[in-house]
Amino acid sequence: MSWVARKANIQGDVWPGLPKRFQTFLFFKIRKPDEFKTRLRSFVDEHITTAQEACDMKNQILAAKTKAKDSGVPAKILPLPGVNIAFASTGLAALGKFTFNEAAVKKDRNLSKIFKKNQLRGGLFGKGMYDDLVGEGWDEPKELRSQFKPSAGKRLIDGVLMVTASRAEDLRYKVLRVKEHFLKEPGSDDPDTVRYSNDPCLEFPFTSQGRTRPEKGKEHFGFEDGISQPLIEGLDEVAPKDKEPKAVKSGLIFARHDGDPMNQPEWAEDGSFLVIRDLQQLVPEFEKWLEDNKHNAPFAADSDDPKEKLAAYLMGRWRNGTPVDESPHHDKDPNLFRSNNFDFHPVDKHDKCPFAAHIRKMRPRGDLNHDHAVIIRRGISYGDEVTPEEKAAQKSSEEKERGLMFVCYQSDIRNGFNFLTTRWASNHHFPDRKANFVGEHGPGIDAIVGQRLNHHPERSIGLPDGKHPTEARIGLDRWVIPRGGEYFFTPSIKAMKEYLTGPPDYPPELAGP
Ligand code: N7H
Repeated sequence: MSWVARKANIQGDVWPGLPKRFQTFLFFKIRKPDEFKTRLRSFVDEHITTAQEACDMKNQILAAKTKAKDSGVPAKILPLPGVNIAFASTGLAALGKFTFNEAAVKKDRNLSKIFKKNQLRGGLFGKGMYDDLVGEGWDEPKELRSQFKPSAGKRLIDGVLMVTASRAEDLRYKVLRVKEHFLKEPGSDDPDTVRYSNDPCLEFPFTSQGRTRPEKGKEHFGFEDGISQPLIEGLDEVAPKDKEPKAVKSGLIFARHDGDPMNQPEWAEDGSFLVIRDLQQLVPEFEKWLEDNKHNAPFAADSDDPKEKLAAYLMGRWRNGTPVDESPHHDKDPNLFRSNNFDFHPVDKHDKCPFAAHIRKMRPRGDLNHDHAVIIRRGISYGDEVTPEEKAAQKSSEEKERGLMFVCYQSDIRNGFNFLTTRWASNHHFPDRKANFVGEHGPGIDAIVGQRLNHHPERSIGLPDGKHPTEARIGLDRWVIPRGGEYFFTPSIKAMKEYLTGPPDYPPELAGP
């Protein structure tokens, strides 16, 4: 398929990303599969934003910004609403397009063939996030929001509709239209007099709201986010700068593209696995820890701004985005604020950027021979700003939760999100083979994403101190609390029109868990 055709087939949040200042996540449960399919068919053409449409939106934003710069009149914010949809394994099963009963299905020759041809591969997708991460001991069930926990053994989320916009009022309008599409009574088509059905084809057990912070571009800890994304061969036309990571094969993000070893069914082509994870951030506690520890890290303590340097060490970027690898001593060069032109060389040392800094753990660049675990991130902040009372108490209030709705795409959850979280972020000894330079305890845990199993060492990170091997090490608290989430598959436009809305592959008793 040509790239032009693919852009019309791929959903726009996967690539190039939907422009979003505001986002509603409408988590849904399918009640009447046949009717849902009928409505989904028309929904795809009427509402889903493709990659091509998202590119057009981005071009409009760029044009408005250029015009504003030339004219000196501030650019108007364009509404640009967008909509994407993705399905959990339970949602595909509700449509008869996924089975949890492999053994029973395989007893029937015909169904067994269908299974081989059509079942999405990837055990973690089938399990769902709860079984994967609670089952493996990473997530603490007590900390998860009830909506993300199975109730009486049943998972509550079949899928998610993600609605985005640049202005709150446009988002509200679009969310209403999306809900109406699935909830209205048949024939009740006029938006002014629409009637909601008492027996709709789906329900929305809960919704989550994301919105960018008033300090645009910055997430709640105050770091500039959304700087580095993998460049995708065939889609991203910009050439990487000399030290920037090379473009990756599109098969790391899209099913059945070059570089995807999963051998997914034909219908999955141009789709991508989506992970949504609610990560609560304890902002006043993070600030307090930085304040309390700013003199415990040798090079930070000696710097002009110890607290900011310590924060930069944990992230691998200063709060304004400047990479520590390019500018270890200060964050004052505007040319470096959004730079991505670094590779951590020489990689046998961490004189500049700690081996275990968040961005070094999550994209090790020169520390690896090749990129093999790569994700596209599309998260958005949620929750209120820190209040003066919380600041004074240096403690988050129970009522004022805030965090990141972490969203990422990959062609294989085990090799993407799961690998990054469990094998890299949470592993004190990754990046590998650094013990000679950081001592026997290894680089340390990712201060932002690292999770600790009971038998793991206490949370700590090794830091530069000018010695060889470095000896400086600092104990870390936990400021990011995983509150749950789910694994989804974002199908292509064609898959929704031609396969998912078609007749079921399995009878309900053989599909369902
Ligand atoms: Fe991270 N943050 O805003 O503080 N992340 N992240 N992340 N993250 C990055 O380069 C953050 C999380 C990655 O290419 C930056 O765009 C926060 C998870 C990857 O150099 C900042 C949370 C996972 C990169 C943050 C969080 C990742 C990255 C630098 C949770 C994967 C790109 C800005 C609350 C499982 C690395 C930028 C590269 C960068 C923040 C979570 C992965 C500032 C607050 C769960 C791959």
